[in-house]
Amino acid sequence: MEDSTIAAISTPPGSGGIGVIKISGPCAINIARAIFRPGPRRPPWSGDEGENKEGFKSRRLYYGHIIEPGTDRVIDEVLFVVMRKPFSYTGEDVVEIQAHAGALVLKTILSLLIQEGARLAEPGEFTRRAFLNGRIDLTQAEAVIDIINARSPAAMDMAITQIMGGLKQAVTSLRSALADVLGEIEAAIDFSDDADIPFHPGALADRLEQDVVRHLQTLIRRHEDEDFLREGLKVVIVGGPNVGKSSLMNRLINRERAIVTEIPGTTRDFIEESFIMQGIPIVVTDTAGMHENPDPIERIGIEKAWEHVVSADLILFTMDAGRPVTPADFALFQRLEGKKCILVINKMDLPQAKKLFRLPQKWAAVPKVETSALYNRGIDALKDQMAALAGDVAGDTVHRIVPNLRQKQGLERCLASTRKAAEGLRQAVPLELISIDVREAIEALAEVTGERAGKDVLENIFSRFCIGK
Ligand SMILES: Nc1nc2c(ncn2[C@@H]2O[C@H](COP(=O)(O)OP(=O)(O)OP(=O)(O)O)[C@@H](O)[C@H]2O)c(=O)[nH]1
Ligand SMILES: [Mg+2]
Repeated sequence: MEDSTIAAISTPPGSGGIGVIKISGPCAINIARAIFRPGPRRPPWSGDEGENKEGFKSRRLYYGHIIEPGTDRVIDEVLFVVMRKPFSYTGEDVVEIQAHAGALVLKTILSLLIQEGARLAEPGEFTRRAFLNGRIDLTQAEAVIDIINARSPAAMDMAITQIMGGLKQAVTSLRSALADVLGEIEAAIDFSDDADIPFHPGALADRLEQDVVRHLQTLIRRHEDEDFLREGLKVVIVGGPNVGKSSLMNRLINRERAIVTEIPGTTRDFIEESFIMQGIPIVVTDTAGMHENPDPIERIGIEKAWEHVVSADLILFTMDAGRPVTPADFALFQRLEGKKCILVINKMDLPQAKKLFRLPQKWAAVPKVETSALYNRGIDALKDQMAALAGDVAGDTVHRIVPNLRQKQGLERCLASTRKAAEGLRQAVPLELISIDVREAIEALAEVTGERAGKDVLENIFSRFCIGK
């Protein structure tokens, strides 16, 4: 347990209905009580309504005023709630003050609390304490960020499943399966001379594969298929100059965001926008047209476009149906290998559409959509195709466990060690060595839940929180 008491404004800056100040730590109740005057009824510590002599009843809302100790100046009219340990977010004594949401009012209350002995909370410190006090594991702490950042119902479902311990439970049961196997291996090592104790390495290897490897693979695949729901599917529009990339971007986000002109080379820098499409959060990027003789500014734009392509989940490779495929298009297509891609054949409204345009035979396997960004045609078909390629999210995403990148990497380490152990069992590797692999597999899981996560890992996670969470 921490011995300091921390305080922060937990609601976002700006004016609103109410603003919440949160205090957590061993002196939370005393510090908050020093600036709170309940009323107009008798104070809670007077023994009213069955409260104990020590003061506030846990999780009951009290009405009253914040006053400046010493001067008795009334700062605000508030609601006040105490959550005694361990039944609070942090697992410590917590007080929440619901005040009016003016910036000055909240800051004044906060500074009174600091005067009384609290210190300002660091970003994520409440959640960090919840983690350190064993209220939640690391996967649940990470899910707190996910739920705050969730931009689609699917992302929200995913986050709440994880906050409620979905991944934690999955990892715990994998761990106990591994621990069982380790127990048997250790027993076999200890009693290796005892012929009466049967030991079947093949059966144990089967069990590792059945109970551990299979589940790990499913979880890892979930990350690959659905992690984009967290940050949004990264869609990048690329193609030659003037093919209608910016027009397409504007159609997708349904507003005239990017500049469109008939002059090739209009877009020089990239333009990024977010929107929700069929429940999927999308981050779409429009880029500079790629061609072979760019001027110095275009060249920088094209380099930036490539950076986006590298990290993209999906490419919309846009072409002009009114003219033949160019050598630059061929070069571009080649560099897109291994990327999920949709060929967008735009300007289908032109009278010369598809007269000279021929799609190379080799590209036939890539999904294609014909559009007219100018007349807003084919855009719905394009969105359907994008959704289809986004992954298996159209289905039931409720209660779905989707590990994030850090968690997936831990699961992969666990998978590698488990596989090594299973192989070792089949190939009669000395049991002492196999037990090391199984232990490593267990440790990898302990990193996922945070029991063994390094300081830098924790630092990295909690620094992504806002102050007051
Ligand atoms: N006929 C027709 N014209 C289009 C279509 N889409 C875009 N255009 C026109 O093509 C020209 C270029 O459009 P942009 O959207 O700026 O093309 P871009 O690919 O972003 O061009 P750069 O940024 O210069 O690489 C503009 O005059 C558009 O109005 C279409 O579907 N049909
Ligand atoms: Mg453009």
